Amino acid sequence: MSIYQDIINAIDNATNIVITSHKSPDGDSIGSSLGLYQFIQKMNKNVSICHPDKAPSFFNWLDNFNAIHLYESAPNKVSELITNADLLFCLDYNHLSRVGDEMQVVLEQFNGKKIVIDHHITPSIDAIITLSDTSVCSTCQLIYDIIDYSDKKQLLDVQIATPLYLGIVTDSGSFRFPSVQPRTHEIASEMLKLGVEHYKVHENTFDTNSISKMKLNGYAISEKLEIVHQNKIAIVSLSLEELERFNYQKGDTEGLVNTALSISGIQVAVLVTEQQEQIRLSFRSKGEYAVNIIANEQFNGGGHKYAAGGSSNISLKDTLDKLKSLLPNYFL
Ligand SMILES: [Mn+2]
Repeated sequence: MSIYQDIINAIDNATNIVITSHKSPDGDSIGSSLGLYQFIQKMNKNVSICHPDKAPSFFNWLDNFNAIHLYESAPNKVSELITNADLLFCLDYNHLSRVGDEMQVVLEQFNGKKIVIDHHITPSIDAIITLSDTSVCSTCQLIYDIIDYSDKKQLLDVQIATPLYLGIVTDSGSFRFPSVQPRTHEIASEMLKLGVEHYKVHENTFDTNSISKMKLNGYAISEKLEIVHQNKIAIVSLSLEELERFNYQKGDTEGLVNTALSISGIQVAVLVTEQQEQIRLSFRSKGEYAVNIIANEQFNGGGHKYAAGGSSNISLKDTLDKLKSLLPNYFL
């Protein structure tokens, strides 16, 4: 029997199912959670989604977006749902720490069965089934495979396919990254046949910028962009004061690192933002360099070869100095 059918059977045999994903939700974590949730509902099983924190509002057009329980606003409810579950899905993350310190404690105390579905390197979560494939563009593609290669394929419909399509689009840079496979386009084709309105997914997700976000992004590129290391690396940094000056809302710097990466000749782009409690770093690469190694070894983070994130507990200036001094070690 296939791993896909094993996952379906585990769902069939469970009573209370909880779907979790990582902190700071992106299109893939939200899409895989909602796609799997709607599929499990169509299997007539009891299922809920518990996320550490809220997704950016540009995802709020998705069906059941408001059905997601958030640990940051309802910790007791999330703890209760997880405690009462007998099957827990870990979607789009490889270490329990990715849900944040507080929710991690709840997951560590969970005694039931876990299933991991992910595309990040070296999954460390103790699970009955781990479907981890770093060669696929998104967790959403793996969720589609599970349904497609199982005996429940007939349940696939536009409601399940739409959030999965979203996750494929966002994690593949709109079918642009090297991780896109022929299979990715086959799945997209099947999704359009099911009735997914790809233009609406794109418009709802990407054409929703606020004026203050556009001004913040314009300022960041105009005033805060540094080109370093033989003109191969672009660094954009924003202090808390600068973010507040532009009325920063969660998600407003989304895409900024890709804008910096889009400059001709730039191989790696790094966005460094000062937050209330720490400095966040977001790395992107066009392909020659792997960015997850520096994120993992120097900035308490990780990710993929082409996209990684990390954090730092020293000041913004010290973080930038550290980053620049390390560039020759990681990007020859
Ligand atoms: Mn992902």
